[in-house]
Amino acid sequence: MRTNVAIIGGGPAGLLLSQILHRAGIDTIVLERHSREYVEGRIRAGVLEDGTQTLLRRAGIGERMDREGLVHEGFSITHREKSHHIDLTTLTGRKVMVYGQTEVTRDLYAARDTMGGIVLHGVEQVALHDLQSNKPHITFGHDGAVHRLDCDFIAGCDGFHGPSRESIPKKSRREFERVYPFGWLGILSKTAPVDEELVYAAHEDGFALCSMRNPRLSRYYIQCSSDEDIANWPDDRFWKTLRKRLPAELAERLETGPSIEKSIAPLRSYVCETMRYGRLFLAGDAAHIVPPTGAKGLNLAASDIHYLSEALIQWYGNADSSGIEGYAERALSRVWKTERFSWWMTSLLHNFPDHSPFEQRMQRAELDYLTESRAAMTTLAENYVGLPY
Ligand code: FAS
Ligand code: PHB
Repeated sequence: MRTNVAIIGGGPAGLLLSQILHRAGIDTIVLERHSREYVEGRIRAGVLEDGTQTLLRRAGIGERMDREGLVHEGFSITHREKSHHIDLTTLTGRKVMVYGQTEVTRDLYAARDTMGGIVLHGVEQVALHDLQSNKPHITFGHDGAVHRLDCDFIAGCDGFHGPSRESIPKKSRREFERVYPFGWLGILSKTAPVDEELVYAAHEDGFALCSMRNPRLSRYYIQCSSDEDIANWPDDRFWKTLRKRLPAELAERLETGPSIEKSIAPLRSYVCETMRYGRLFLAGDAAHIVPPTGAKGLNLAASDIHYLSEALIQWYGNADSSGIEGYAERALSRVWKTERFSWWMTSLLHNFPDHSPFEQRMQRAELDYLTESRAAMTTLAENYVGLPY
């Protein structure tokens, strides 16, 4: 088999790259470990920056997002029984879109179908070869046979646990990590959202987040210990814990109901420097992880794909290698600033078991300052709507 760009991973990063390159006349083949049903069924991110929305529209996959997505102009932060509105649009002139990653992935697959894009599901033993040559290739198992895929470039869009990053020799990469002493227990329920906008709740018992997918589908998260066993969390315990972390006015109107999905996600900040090794480029979770507090995971994958697709189109269109030579530096610049924001928002809103009394007062003072200062709210807002590409 042969293609221009071999893409490992059929999540949002891999599918979006495949779609953009195909529309530019560049051939790709996507290799995905799981079935399409499994990938389309994953419940993950919920908030799209305007940069991500623009990228999706330009790739021809914005129609259902613009029809069904919820445009949001702000969100609330609650703490010590008070609620503070962060008016994103007044502060930045911009908005965000609440449209689940599940839907984005479904739209991407539908677009790949329409264009006849090649996505192989159920691939195994993916291995990357000759990355430092100008003829890299991949070997993999599929339908009981071993295959070889020759290509010009490999895009490692295989998430945090994929083989791409590990194919870069340890001496050629630097890794930075912060693992948080807690996780998020999230549920999906066919109930009306507790508020029209998102609510980020800081509470002495722990953080909680009230989000949604549509007027009859709510997404809630509560901070939990990182070694929590989900079997210890029947729905009524979840609802009771969530209620306690919300101000009384919201707690009273919280509509509860059976969870249709329940999962625990660990929280970490992680960056792999470099995002390029020879003819291999890393994008999305394969290169970096952010705690979901700032709603940046999916959006960072999108900006990586913006830079990488632009670089590859320059290479194939004008034999201009400046984009691919500068990809890692350009992508990492935005990655680190977004890592900082996600770490800052996580540090601000969560309860850290090992915090000293002084650190607890610093956290409280930062929250008070944030909600009293237009300058502080503007800083939060311009990061939340998305830093420029
Ligand atoms: P993905 O992990 O989505 O996709 C990688 C793909 O590569 C997967 O389909 C995988 O099956 C495939 N793959 C892996 N190894 C392979 C192999 N060996 N061969 C072939 N294919 C292979 N972000 C937010 O903004 N908000 C959230 O609330 C949020 N919640 C999350 C909850 C969880 C449990 C997780 C894991 C992530 C969450 N994220 C959230 C972050 C998430 O949205 C990611 O940022 C986003 O999926 C990144 O997309 P990709 O880089 O495409 O990686
Ligand atoms: C979600 O709706 O899943 C969501 C929203 C905002 C976040 C994280 C997750 O910060």
